[in-house]
Amino acid sequence: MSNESLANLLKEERRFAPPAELAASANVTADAYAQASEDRLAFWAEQARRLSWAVEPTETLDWSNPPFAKWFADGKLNVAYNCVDRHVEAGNGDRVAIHFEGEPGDSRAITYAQLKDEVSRAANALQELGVAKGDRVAVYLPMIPEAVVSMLACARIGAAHSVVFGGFSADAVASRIQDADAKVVITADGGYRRGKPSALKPAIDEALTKVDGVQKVLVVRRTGEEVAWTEGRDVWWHELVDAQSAEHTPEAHDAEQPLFILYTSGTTGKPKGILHTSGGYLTQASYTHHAVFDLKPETDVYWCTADIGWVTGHSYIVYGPLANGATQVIYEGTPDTPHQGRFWEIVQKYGVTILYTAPTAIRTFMKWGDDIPARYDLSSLRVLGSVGEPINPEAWVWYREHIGAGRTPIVDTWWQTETGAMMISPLPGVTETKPGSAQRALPGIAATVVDDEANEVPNGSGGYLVLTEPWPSMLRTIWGDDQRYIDTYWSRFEGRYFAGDGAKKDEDGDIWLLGRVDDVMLVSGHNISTTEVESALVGHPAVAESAVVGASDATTGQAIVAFVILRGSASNSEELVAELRNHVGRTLGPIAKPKQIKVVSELPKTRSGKIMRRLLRDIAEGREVGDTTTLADSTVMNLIQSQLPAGA
Ligand code: 6R9
Repeated sequence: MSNESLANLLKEERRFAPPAELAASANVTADAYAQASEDRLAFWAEQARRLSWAVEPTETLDWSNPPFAKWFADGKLNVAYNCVDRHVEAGNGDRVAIHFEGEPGDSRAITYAQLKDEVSRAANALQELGVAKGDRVAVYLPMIPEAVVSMLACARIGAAHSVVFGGFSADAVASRIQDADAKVVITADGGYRRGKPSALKPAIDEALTKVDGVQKVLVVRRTGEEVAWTEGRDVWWHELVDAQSAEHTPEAHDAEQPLFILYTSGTTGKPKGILHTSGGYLTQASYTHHAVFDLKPETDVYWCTADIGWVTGHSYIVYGPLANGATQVIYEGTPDTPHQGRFWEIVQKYGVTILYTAPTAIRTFMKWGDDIPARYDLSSLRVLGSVGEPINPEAWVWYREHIGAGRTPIVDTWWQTETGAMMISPLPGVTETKPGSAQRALPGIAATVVDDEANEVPNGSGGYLVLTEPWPSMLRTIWGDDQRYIDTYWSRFEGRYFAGDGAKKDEDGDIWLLGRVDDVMLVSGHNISTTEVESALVGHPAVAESAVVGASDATTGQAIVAFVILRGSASNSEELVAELRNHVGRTLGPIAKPKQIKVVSELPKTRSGKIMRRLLRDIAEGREVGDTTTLADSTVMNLIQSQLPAGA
């Protein structure tokens, strides 16, 4: 990546010190970095003691067969016991674990004692259905408490869950069920989305005509809509689970017992089943949730807006927060149902103190207007988190000003399905934050930026993000394909984990993420990151969101094509488009001026909010649009095409 393309984000000079009050009582202070760098393994061994082990581990890391790691291998624990029972045993059974808010406005508070009973019943039910330790269970549910209960019930009996996004098509579900060889599927009649019931079970019924091996389908009744029923295979949750005993003895499993498989949305090729195991995963999910959000379980109300089908839902709705005894909000629906203030209404209703969401959501809120959050009391908020994509400085600053009242620290957390837990992030009581930068590897984590030849780049330069030491919550392999695990992550740079992201280091050595390396454009021999052009566009007051792609071009190799969504107040005109091109030219340099700017009303995104640039590239290059099965809303591509002049 050439340095001229890096200049722009480096110009971001705003700095925000941690609030004094938070710093004074922060869970983690600056010493953690020193302690971890002195003895990384001792540091993680200490963090593992956050958990209750049936057999304490004596060995921290076994790296004798890289890149296949074993963490805490001679220890034994039960993950569900750690997330539920031990809080009840410690006298916190009456603490609310989950404030559930359904999209239609129904709500339910579930205490840790109730969660323990429900997880125990579900574990008994799964065993009655024939699920045993080592089996796989597919979970295809809306954002309802039963999703959390199902995952913990699997963990309790030592079966690995494979959660599939409720938005995925029957084919996508079928291939994932097949690859994981799941024995049981847990689903629901449907869930609520955008103000109406949205069916789920038909996709399972269709998927199961294509794959064998699934013996039972456990069905939660959520919407009450009619469903097709296969006698002998389908079982109602409320009939089977509710009839079970609330007693279930949690067996101690090996630290390396598989906990879950989660398929990454991968833009090409067969989806990769990322395998996570128990002890190391839970250690890092719990530690990072404690350190990065400064969670105080007695007083905080935490809310992560992710879907359970995304890794963020696994680590920061289920495992991290529950291992830490948090009280959290789980919301079923979309942010604009029934109105665009829904999120802020929820923050106000529950007194949310820690909010974790994605840049795509933040940019959407910016587009809807400052006046909407201003109508609600958001004064309970004290830490704000971001995850999923690079956050543009403008969105970061808007988040801090309009949601955090200019007071709350923002933690921009970089990590991946593969890393299992956060890796690079500010610490809210320690770090002087910089809008747009994830900044520094967390204590115990080793990350750097290298060039094509694997040399570490100096401060002020860019290249590829790599992780240089194994970490507790790292993926253990790609399910059923060790060779692909080696090839994908450990072959590009010898002995280092290649994350697939471009990044740069600033003069202080802080890390700025630049997006997936596949999304870097090559224009007349210059490397230009899509993230930087997008950031420049969003920096213009008329632009709410943008997605930039490199389209092949006979003269320049690739040409920059930008798709933009305008803010409510702006209207599309030739003058505006010219003005936006000049704005990018002024901010980044003439080489980065988009050749074309297309004004649209939506962008194609996955359910986790990532822009699918591959589909926009298809449009920009005049091809038929490729596979759209992982889009959150499959109608978006038709909408976009209808908004562009023919042949554009
Ligand atoms: C947790 C999650 C992983 C990819 C990752 C990167 C992007 C995530 C980011 C970020 C910049 C951040 N990403 N967090 N980029 N800053 N704070 O999103 O997992 O769905 O596997 O995606 O997301 O490109 O490589 P996953």
